[in-house]
Amino acid sequence: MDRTLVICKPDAVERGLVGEILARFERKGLTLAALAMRTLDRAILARHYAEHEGKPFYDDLVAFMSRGPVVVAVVEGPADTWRVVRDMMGSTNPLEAAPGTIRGDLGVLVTENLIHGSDSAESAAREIALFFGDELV
Ligand code: D4T
Repeated sequence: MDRTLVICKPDAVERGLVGEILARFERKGLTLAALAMRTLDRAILARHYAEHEGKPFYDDLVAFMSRGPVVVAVVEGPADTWRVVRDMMGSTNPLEAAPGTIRGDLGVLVTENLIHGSDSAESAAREIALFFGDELV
């Protein structure tokens, strides 16, 4: 069993696409181990996006991610589930994301790209602990 963190970003909540996104993971055969709706403040976003601090898009990213509620989920499946989720999300820029992926099918903007998924097993453990606590890792 392997777990990864998914965030349905504020645009996904605003556009009513949370069910569509989570349903794709469920149809794939993955399961939801935890689910919560939260509004993220600058402090948790600074920790979550520490690798991007100082980059030109950082302020817009934090403003976007904190403008309304998100749905945070722990998704569970076989080994390397983080990679399965990333493949289903598609490229960071929805204009470059392949049809059939979440971003390729549902998005057009790079900042408002609907979903976050952990990009490694190490990121998954760190991010699950950040949003849900150590016991869910
Ligand atoms: P996240 O982290 O949200 O799952 O996205 P990715 O893993 O696919 O992409 P990322 O970490 O490189 O970027 C994080 C976040 O910043 C936005 N972004 C990114 C942006 O607005 N402009 C940019 O040029 C880049 C590279 C989109 C996702």
